[in-house]
Amino acid sequence: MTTPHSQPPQRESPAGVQLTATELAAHLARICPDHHLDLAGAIALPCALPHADRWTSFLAEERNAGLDYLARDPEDRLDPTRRHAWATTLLVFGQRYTDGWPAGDAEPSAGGPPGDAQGTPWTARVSRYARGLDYHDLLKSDIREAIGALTADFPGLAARVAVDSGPYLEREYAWLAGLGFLGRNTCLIHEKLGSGLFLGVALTNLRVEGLPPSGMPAVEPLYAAAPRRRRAAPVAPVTRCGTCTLCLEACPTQAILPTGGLDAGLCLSAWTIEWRGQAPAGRDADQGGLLFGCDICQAVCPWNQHAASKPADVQPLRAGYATLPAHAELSLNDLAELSDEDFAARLRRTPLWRAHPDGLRRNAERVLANLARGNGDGVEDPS
Ligand code: B12
Ligand code: SF4
Ligand code: SF4
Repeated sequence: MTTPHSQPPQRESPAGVQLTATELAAHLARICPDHHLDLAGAIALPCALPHADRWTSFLAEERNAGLDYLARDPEDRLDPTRRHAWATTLLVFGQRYTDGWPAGDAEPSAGGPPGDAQGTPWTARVSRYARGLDYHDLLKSDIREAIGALTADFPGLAARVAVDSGPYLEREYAWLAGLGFLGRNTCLIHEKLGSGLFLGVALTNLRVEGLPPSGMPAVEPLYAAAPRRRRAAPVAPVTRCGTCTLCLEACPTQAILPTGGLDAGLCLSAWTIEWRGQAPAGRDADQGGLLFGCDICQAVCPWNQHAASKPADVQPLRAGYATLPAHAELSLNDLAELSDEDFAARLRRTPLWRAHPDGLRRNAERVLANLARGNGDGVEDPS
């Protein structure tokens, strides 16, 4: 067992840094907790992706919600070595932003009662991932710091870090690296920590002996803050949804396909975060009381409810993801009238920045209109 005082042997070669999976696991176990990283695994590159067809059909059926960046260089998402021929191992990391969702979560963001414009804090209408600072900044810097610590042990290490920003199918890689299974809601779910996890990757020149062969998922990650609640299986399951269809039934816009996968063009997360224009005609009411993002298909998930009722014995959530105190100064009405200047001053380093001022004002106006019509829960107004 490696301790901070006894480093495993290092072997550096011009072609990369060689080590065994056991050695890498020991280093990650020492480094990850210091950088708020709850899960870590590795995949040897190049690597076949067992669900590549889901990616190609997603694009072919134009289920990408008009997000053009997804359709750019689609082949690169199936093989990172097309762009980075030097890369031999992909490290994959998971970081908690919430410890599950309690059963019957009453927050509008989770599909609970719509509340009212005055009494319900507007942050309860914002997806949990987006109430604090921007995870792109935080997780990327945490991974970079972890890579820095690894580089101190392996001076020849080269790495390129990405969180959302690169052409990587992060959920597929996280599953292959043993971080969890793929849910019907398409989220990567860890049996103990749930799906309230951000994912990030680092392309590296590590050469790791003992990783699973191409296209085979690891049964366990190399590092996990919490062990899974099951006995080690010989093969990692693709999914552990069984016969459950709760997310499919709860989705207010039927964005989850019965055959698996998502039509992002129907997802409230895309409407309220990514889209600059209006919701599809006649569907304003579907947004109900949700202001930014949507947690409904995660809040109903039994794996998340279990994560909330029996939280794992892990370090506290990263402080930066807690709801920002300054948010309490604003109301939903304020947001509907927020000036561009105020938007920039208050929200620049938060996920809400992604919606642009127009998008956030539009979202707030739509929620206010839904509440005024009495259909903040997304139910059609019969009048
Ligand atoms: C575009 C995008 C979106 C789009 C489209 C989402 C989608 N499902 O495709 C929109 C804007 C709708 C969106 C919404 C959300 N997103 Co988003 N999104 C992305 C992004 C940038 C690309 C996703 C992508 O490539 N989609 C294309 C599809 C085909 O790929 P995929 O969903 O990854 O699915 C792959 C596998 O999971 C598998 N698969 C898919 N479905 C199924 C189903 C079954 C049964 C099986 C067996 C396999 C399988 O096949 C696919 C190919 O490998 C990623 C970051 C990244 N670079 O990966 C973040 C990411 C997926 N998003 C994330 C988050 C947090 C969210 C939201 C929860 C935010 C919110 N609260 O509003 C929602 C969740 C909505 C949902 N149910 O997916 C996290 C997910 C973390 C996790 N634990 O899974 C990511 C990884 C960002 C991050 N770095 O942490 N997102
Ligand atoms: S995030 Fe909301 S709208 Fe999107 S698939 Fe999940 S429940 Fe449906
Ligand atoms: S709600 Fe049920 S079907 Fe959906 S992801 Fe969770 S376990 Fe799977």
